Amino acid sequence: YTWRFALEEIQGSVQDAYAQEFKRRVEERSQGRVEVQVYPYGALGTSAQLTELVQNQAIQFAFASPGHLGAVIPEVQVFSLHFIFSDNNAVNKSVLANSQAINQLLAQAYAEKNLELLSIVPEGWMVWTGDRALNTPEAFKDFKIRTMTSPLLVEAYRAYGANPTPMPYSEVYSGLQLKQIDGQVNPIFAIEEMSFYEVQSHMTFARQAQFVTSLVANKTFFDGLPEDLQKIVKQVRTELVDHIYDVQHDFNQSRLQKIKENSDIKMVELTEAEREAFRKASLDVRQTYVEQAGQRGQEVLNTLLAEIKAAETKAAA
Ligand code: 6CS
Repeated sequence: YTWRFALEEIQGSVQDAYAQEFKRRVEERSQGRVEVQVYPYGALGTSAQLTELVQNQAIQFAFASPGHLGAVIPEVQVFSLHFIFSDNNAVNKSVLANSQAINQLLAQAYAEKNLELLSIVPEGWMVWTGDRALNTPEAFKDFKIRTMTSPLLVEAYRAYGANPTPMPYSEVYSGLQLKQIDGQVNPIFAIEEMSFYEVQSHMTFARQAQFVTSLVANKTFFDGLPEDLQKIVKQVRTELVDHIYDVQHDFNQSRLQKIKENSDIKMVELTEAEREAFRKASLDVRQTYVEQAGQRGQEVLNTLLAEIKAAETKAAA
């Protein structure tokens, strides 16, 4: 078998680290029956196009970030809501790996689009970059922020008074350089490897959201696999939960150092009071999410919030 696995990120990224380890383990355990070919971002198309390629079975595996996939599966936009996750990232990791909201409700929504949801993978806190500090919702007034292409993200930033502009990842650097946009939002490792920090003056840390992606396979392909190969894939994706969590943690830390060494970009850390102002301003967007994602979306949101709360209580005990 040859399995094609497409990334929404370039070589050296968190998704690349995942795919390389996936390839290594799957090839080893299948004892030569499977070869995994990894296609970094740029080789095959935008995130939206990669999802289509998986749906058509032109490729077998891809990452599909909710920030883009929400245009196809509205329920998945729950991850685009702000101030949903715990401040304790270990809590988030365990919720994402064990969640009923994800494993049942969301997996069903994926299945209806002929996608097998294999894993939800956190890649670190989303950080705002811009031509200004963004420590109050007022600072967002008329700020042209690039977002991923899920419709809810536009609403998430309109709630702060911003002027959101959805576009593919590949266009962000030139958009910033040509000042078609004033800023963007991504985890630190991405801000470094895509060189966004070179054309921005401020990074603002609000811990408003985690960057989360999903690993998907074509469902017809996956259901048709011999049982032992299916089992290998499921084993590997379970093993990689801890591995990739450590990788993203390392990448985000080490690349923050790199950004500091290579630029004089200003770092703005929000106070709890400043975060609270954003949290309040973000709450109405949950209603918009339910309008877009319907009954099942409501259920996903309620279940996920309850799961995060329960995991926080457990962690505090
Ligand atoms: O901003 C984006 O569009 C992309 N950001 C990351 C970190 N991964 C994939 C996603 O498409």
